[in-house]
Amino acid sequence: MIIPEYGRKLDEKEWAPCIDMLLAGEHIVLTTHVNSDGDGLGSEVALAEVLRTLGKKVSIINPTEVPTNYTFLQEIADINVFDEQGEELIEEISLADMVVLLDANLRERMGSIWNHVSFARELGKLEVLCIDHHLDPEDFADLMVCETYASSTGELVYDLVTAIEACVGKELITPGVAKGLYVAVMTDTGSFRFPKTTPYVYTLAGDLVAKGADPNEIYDQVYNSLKPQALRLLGAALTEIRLIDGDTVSWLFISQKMLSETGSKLFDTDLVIKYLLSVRSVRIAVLMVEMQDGRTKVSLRSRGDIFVNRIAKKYGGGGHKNAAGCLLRYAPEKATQMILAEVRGFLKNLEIVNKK
Ligand SMILES: [Mn+2]
Repeated sequence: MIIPEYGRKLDEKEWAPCIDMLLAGEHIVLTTHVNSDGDGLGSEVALAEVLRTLGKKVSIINPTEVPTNYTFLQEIADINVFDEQGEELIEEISLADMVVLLDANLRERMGSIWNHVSFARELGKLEVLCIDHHLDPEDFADLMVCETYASSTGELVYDLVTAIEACVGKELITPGVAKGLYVAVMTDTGSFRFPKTTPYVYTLAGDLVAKGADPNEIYDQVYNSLKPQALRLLGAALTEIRLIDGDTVSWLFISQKMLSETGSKLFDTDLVIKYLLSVRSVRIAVLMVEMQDGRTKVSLRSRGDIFVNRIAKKYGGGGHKNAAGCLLRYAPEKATQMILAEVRGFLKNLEIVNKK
């Protein structure tokens, strides 16, 4: 098994510019990508609690709502959802002196929040810090810590927080911080089994458990909080999964009709994707979901050295080697045809390259 940059870790010196920036900030807004996940949300609440301990005024403002299985994180810090009509949060952004984007490295991943951040920035005093672990970062922040060796943004935030602890001489990992970071690392490593689950990840997870994260309780909160409608969606979706090309490609299309008939929401579709890779011969899995505005959300998963982020990038998206996505402005039928042709072509090319 080859793990890229296996065992790498930023040291205190490398974290210094980031720490200086955070310590200088007084009013800090934290945010994450649209359709937030455990990594973004867990990292946010953990960093919020750390910054509050350091005497900062902190608010979390996200572009989209918190999935129900993560609402328990609100016990650690309030998570606000941005609404273009809500004066309060717009004002909050304009008054901040720093915005920290977690778990994303593209401006557009902030949704409409970016417009307001960009406006406040032009007025002069707002700085943007980005902490992330995805491939292909866009150069837009004042400081960008984008390290793809990391299993999760939570791993980076853990390292950042321990570096701040060393810097200020104060323990900062409270049970709330430990819980948030454990959620982040657990979810982004697929419960400690994805390729970037290095020995170090287990070490830091152990430290978080020692400092108050309860693995049993957290797993139960995150993975056993399904609404009945999500289970209905799973049932309907499983019967629609198709396997093609000698069972090397699996794909599924979820329509708005399927969502409304089962009463489920967009984020419930996350549940389905692992089944697309559950057949061992599958090399690339494609999940397409029809959005309310008629566009098609494409999620790609792969096994081994198949860089599906390259496919996603071609259509304006991005992500990781084995998990990536993009949004197509085409209606389902055309989107399905296009992506499946792309995926088949991609695999065929790989075979040709491997044979050479
Ligand atoms: Mn992540």
